[in-house]
Amino acid sequence: MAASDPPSLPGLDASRVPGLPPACYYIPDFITPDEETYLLRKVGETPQPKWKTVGSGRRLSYWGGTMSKNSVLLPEAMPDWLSSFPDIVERVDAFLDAAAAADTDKGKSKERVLGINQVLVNEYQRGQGISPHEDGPAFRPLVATLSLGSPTILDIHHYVSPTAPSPPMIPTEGNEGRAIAAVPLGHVLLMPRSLFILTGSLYSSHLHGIAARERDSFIAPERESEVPATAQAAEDALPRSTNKAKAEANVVANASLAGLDTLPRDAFAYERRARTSLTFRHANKVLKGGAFGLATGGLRRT
Ligand SMILES: O=C(O)CCC(=O)C(=O)O
Repeated sequence: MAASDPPSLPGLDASRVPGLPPACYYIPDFITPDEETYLLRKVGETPQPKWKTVGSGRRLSYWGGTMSKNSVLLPEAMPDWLSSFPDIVERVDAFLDAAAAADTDKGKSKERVLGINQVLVNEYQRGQGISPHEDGPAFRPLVATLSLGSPTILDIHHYVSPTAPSPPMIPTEGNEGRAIAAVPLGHVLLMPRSLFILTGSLYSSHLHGIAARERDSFIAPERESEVPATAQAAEDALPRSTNKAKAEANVVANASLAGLDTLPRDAFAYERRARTSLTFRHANKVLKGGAFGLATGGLRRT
């Protein structure tokens, strides 16, 4: 598999989020509540200098190394709380390998599907989000994100074609000036302890973000087969109702995977709390020999 090829994950067919471009997958309860508590405690013990504050105050920290200006990973050892107990890095890698191994050709490959070499921790206080962005070509086109703490709603955005009649747009920065449609293409509910996997065209030609707000309301699609393909279709699909919550609710494409299809079709709302996410990824270029390699300029492509 070339670094730029999206992997096929036939073992995850049943976890694929319907109604969105290919492909994203939602796995509820990937870790236990005890593991969640432990990981949150370890993130909370992160030394102050390791945090970087961005945007509206969201904090992030990198484990496994940081990226140079030239998009090369300057590797560092993963801490024990990610590599030994719980062995979450290995578990995510093994889970993805098993999902790909259902495809017999890929099953013969020794190469790991993701081969995690960096973990990005994002810590959101209530009301904080992350603007729509792509993770970019420096990484293998598959990322897996573990959610801890609060539920949240991740929005999938798309670029607007320069020839399209001008819909509302989000001002862009760092996306080569390409216009982003202000109305998301879809929404995914990320519950605590879930694993969310983003790959394919959702990785390479769409954006994802989390709106900065203090509460979310959401609703399941009427039927899974009716997951709307566009945000406008999602709005049209909502029943005409005087119920304000229902009218403002985000239609979450993974409702059934999140176990919500058994609930009455009504709008749900929750107050966000602090949320931490761990994004597992693979930087394509790694500096050979760590700090020594930095001095000697060695590069390894994995
Ligand atoms: O917090 C999340 O679930 C998303 C994080 C993310 O998109 C990123 O760090 O690139």
